[in-house]
Amino acid sequence: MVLDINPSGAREPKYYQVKRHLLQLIDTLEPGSLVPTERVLTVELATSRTTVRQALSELVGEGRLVRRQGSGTYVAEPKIAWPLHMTSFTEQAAAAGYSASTQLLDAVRERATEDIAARLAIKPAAAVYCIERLRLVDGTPMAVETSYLSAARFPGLISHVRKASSLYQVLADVYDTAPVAAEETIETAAASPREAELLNTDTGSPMLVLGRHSFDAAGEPIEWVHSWYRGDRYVFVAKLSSGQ
Ligand code: 16G
Repeated sequence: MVLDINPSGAREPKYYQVKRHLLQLIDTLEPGSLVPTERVLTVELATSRTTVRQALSELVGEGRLVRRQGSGTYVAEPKIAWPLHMTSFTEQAAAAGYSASTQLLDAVRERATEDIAARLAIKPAAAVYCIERLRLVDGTPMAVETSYLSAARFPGLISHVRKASSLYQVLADVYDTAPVAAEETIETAAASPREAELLNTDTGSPMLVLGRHSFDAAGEPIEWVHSWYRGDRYVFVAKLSSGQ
């Protein structure tokens, strides 16, 4: 039987009609349910395989469906709600009821580019530490995080970070420093092959990139950080209020 997925005759691309139809179907199914194959949908919706594929791909990118190689396409689990606070990843995880861990991917001392130097209020080409870490929540890779901090301000940081899971804990314990304010940005990007491998997703899949520029109580910059999260798995939650 052929289903009419555009009874009102709305002017929209065919793939979008297929997508809308699939979204309605997803809403009726439990996470983990198998959705009909491309071939079945092509016949059922009297459209081309390319059209069905485009609708399915968008829904995979948006985290509504997951593809399992050689098995099929399934309704995705709900996304993980991740609170945004002026705290560390470790503390944010604990506040949301998870346990955080860290894998150090790379830690080098290098010369600051003009942009990084300006962010850290140091001279261009001054020494900075670039620390790249995989952040995990309950053992599952969640984000790839690259942090820049001034080497003059935090001497020996790399050896401390090698032994600890939390950067902010090291800043507090060893350098008596705490970030108390930050500007945070969120933008989209496509996963590089390396990020995709580390985060168990496909190259080119949508990522949410958080940038944090944090400051101490005296207003001095502490760190400049970028964190790459899987865009199909996370939703960021910021609590806003009109109070002072
Ligand atoms: C968060 C911060 C990052 C900070 C880290 C410290 C964002 C985008 N990133 O991931 O700037 O370095 O927490 O966490 O908010 P840690 O103390 O657990 O290492």
